[in-house]
Amino acid sequence: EDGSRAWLRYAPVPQASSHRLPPSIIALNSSSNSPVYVAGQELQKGIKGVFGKELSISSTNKGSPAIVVGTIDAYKKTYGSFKEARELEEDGFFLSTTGNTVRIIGQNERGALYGAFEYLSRVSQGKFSSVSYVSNPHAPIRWVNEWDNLDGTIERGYGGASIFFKNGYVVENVTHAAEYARLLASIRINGIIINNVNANPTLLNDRNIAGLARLADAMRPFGVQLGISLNFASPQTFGGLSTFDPLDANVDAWWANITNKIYQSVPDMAGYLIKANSEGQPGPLTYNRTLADGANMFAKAVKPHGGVIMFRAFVYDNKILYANWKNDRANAQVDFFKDLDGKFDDNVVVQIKYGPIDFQVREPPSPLFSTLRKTSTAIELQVSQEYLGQQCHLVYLGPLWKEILEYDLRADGKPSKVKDIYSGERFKRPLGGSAAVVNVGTNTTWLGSHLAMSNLYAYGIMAWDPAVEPDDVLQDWIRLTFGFDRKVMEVITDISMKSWPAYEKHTGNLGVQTLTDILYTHYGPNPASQDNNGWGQWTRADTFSIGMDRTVKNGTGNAGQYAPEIASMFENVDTTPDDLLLWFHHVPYTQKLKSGKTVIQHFYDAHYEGAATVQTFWKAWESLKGKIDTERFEHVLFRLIYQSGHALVWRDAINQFYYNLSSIPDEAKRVGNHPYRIEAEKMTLSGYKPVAVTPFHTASGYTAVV
Ligand code: BDP
Repeated sequence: EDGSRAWLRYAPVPQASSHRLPPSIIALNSSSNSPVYVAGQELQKGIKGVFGKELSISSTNKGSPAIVVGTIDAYKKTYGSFKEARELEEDGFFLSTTGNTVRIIGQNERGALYGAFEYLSRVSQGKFSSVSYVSNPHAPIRWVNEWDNLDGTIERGYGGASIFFKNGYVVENVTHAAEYARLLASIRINGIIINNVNANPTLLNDRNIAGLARLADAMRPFGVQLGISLNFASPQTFGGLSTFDPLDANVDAWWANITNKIYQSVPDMAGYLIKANSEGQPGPLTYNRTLADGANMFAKAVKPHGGVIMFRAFVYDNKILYANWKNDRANAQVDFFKDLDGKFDDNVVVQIKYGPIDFQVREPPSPLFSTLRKTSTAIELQVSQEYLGQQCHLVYLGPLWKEILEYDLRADGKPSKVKDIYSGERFKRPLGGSAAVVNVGTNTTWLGSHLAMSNLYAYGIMAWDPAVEPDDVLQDWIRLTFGFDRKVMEVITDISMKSWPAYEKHTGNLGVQTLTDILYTHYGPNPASQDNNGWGQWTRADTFSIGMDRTVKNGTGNAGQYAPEIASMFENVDTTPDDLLLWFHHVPYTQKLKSGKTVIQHFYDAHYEGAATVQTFWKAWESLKGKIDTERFEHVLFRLIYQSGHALVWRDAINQFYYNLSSIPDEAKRVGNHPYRIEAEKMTLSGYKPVAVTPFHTASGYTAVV
């Protein structure tokens, strides 16, 4: 088990033999690149694995019981009426296992394929009871973003090299892409942006456009539409024009022309993803044009082809040193976008990271969600654990996402859950949905770690239906990935559900953020790096106090970007939840929390608690020896042992840092006091040598051995 089959293992199910199965499969489309045809093949393969039976496939009704899969139209043509037809929305499906025929009927081809995967997921989990239901998506856009570079590297990717690009070009062999599309279809993802948001314009050369066609052809049978990220300056840097001003007629014509060319190769291209005027990327502001002018230029180019523009709200200037203490990176999105509401073309969707800053372990939802009323939006999540342990740590993100999706932003004093805003429901927008940065690579585990795949699975399932509970989704994934053993289920559920709170505790709590090195790696502890640079989210920690004052009254005003009920809650230190205290307020280390503890003592304790929890993970996992195949068992064990060590590094680095700064001793006398420890550099070293580490607080005695 090398992980490549992920949750689509179709392992034999013990009770399957007593279940009556129709003797054949009818897939109501015989063209081999259609999702319905693929659904037939998938059913055959899955049933063979789960039941050990080889079912024949045909595309016509022979009158005998069967597993029938097809679109509403095809079904009606063959079988006459289908009374649930009107309940199905785009991409939705109907699944019925009552009687001696299984019916899997999609609103479209893609929906039929989703229904087939749903059926297979049920039987793979031993769920054989008769069911009959319709399932529709929460939102039309359910995409993934891959930050792959043309040279084959992946920005913030932790699962090996790119499956899409190598040496400047699209890869020749697209098998991997097709396998990935299959995985995505099984969790109902319908679009993929295949290249880095920090985009390289040479993606638009002829050889690469031909490559895009190859990739799109490979993924189309799975209902996954391809899209690309663009570099705003391409007309100049790649096209040879003297400008990339979005209001220049030549620039417009250049984009229309290249867009037409791409659509000739990829007629169903999903659209473009644009990162503009952020972190050094070019954009319309260079020419004093608005972000809407920029977005609409692309919107017009793709409009005749039915394409969508995902325009990122992640716009901020990392060159601003925020020397003025009122400057706040968290304000940037609303500042940039609030006056543009209603100015975007209908096929533009503003893609908003879940928090105002950047994929941190804890952020309030972005206030932009309740600010834009006449603009379609999508939420951007991150499966790739950029700030969250980079797949070397187990951090199950379902619970984090759930909190954000269910958050009620109270726009106009009315229920306004984030999930209902981006779905288009709350503000009556035609488009919307979600995108997750996934960054799979060529590693057989896809993401670099077997356990990290629960995040990809949960993302897809929650994008389809945010009402699901993260622990239920997790348990489906465990059954599909590791089988039915009760102990396996218990342990993986337990460590996964504890993992996000534990990571928060030992990396940065009370809303102070993941205190990683912010300057590039975003991995180990480096609290000092969070301040005095344009990327940082700022802790404003000094010898007496800590936290970012984001109040309207005394601070950066960020609390005031929320709707009044939420704004007044965050404005007031007493009504701000403890887990966001330091996000919104600057308080003395001695400030009492609702628990009665001081901020600094809470810091110390939480870091110990979080690290102690993580230390239990590998031991719990070890108890599964013999219940999981050796290959996956050892791979996960190695990572969990590493994680338990790294959690200690985190604990001590952060605690020591704030102890040095505040000079307030830990009541429990643990911080800075490790008499039991043997420092590596004090041992007799053979083949190792001591080195000074930066930042110094990441190793006791400032020294590590390498
Ligand atoms: C930051 C990443 C950077 C991305 C950027 C983005 O560190 O690599 O390019 O987000 O989302 O978090 O554009």
